[in-house]
Amino acid sequence: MSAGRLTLAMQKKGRLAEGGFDLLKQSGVKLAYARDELMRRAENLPLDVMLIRDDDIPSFVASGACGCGIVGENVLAEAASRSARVAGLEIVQRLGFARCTLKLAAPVNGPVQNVADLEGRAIATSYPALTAKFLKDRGISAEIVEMGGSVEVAPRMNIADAICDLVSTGATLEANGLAAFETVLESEAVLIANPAALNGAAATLDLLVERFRGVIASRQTKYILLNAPKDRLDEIRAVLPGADAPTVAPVVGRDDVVAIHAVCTEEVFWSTLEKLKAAGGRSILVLPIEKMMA
Ligand code: PRT
Ligand code: ZN
Repeated sequence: MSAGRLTLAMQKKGRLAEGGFDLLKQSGVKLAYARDELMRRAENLPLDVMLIRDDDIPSFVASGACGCGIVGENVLAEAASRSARVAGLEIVQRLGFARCTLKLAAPVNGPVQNVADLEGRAIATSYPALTAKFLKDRGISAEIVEMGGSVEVAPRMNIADAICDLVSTGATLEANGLAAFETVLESEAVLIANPAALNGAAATLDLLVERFRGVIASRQTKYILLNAPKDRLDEIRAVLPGADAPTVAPVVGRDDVVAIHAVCTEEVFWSTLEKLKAAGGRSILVLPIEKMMA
């Protein structure tokens, strides 16, 4: 990597790549076009993005080939339990996308219904180190069958009695007649960094982290506008999610009604709008916030 420029390791293609490219774009990073290139250069920041398989990201950052990287906590934790150098890496920022859960699951109505039932059984997984650690902590002795993918077919093929795999919607488990009975790890995409490998690019990393934080904050923050009866203001304020100090302004020609503007720092659901309406709120608008800086 060149001095003064930050190298960010990112997945080339897949769930993490999608969220990662979105985050960079929303953070104002313009990547020069390069088809099928390993490295993409940012046009407006001293930043290069190295596109590799997600499984290689922890070791690229730990070795210092890249100063930072975007990776799933599941991949990071599995690599950390095999390598002390990876275990020493720092999570600089949680990124809030590619959320999933590493779960133990087994055939519905089969002999394995809980963790204790795993004693003496075989478990198929792409996460052997995390699975082994979980079993050890629970004092269970079981065989681990390592698989590169399609773990969900293992019980049907009599390769294993249970699986330990990532779940997001649960559709894959259901389609394969499996039910989850225990969570091993909650995961989301994280930004990791190797402070010793920044090579004069610490300021660029700080700037990137600051922008990522702004994007994440603005994603879950909404601007709400509504009109409400003056005498039900307290009721309305109690419903507005995470709005500390709403602006209350008069409405021309209406002494009994006020206009409320509020920045909501928690998710605004349809049910929130329904509660606002039930409390007398009218003309309710929810607007996205494009950029934020505290
Ligand atoms: O080529 P490369 O090695 O880079 O890609 P990959 O195939 O390893 O990665 P990819 O893109 O599938 O996943 C990258 C990361 O996304 C994972 O390491 C997780 O951090 C995260 N992620 C989030 C997921 C899921 N959700 C997910 N649902 N990774 C995989 N799955 C799979 C899971 O293994 C199972 O097969 O999706 C299936 C379950 O999904 P549901 O929705 O049916 O429950
Ligand atoms: Zn992978």
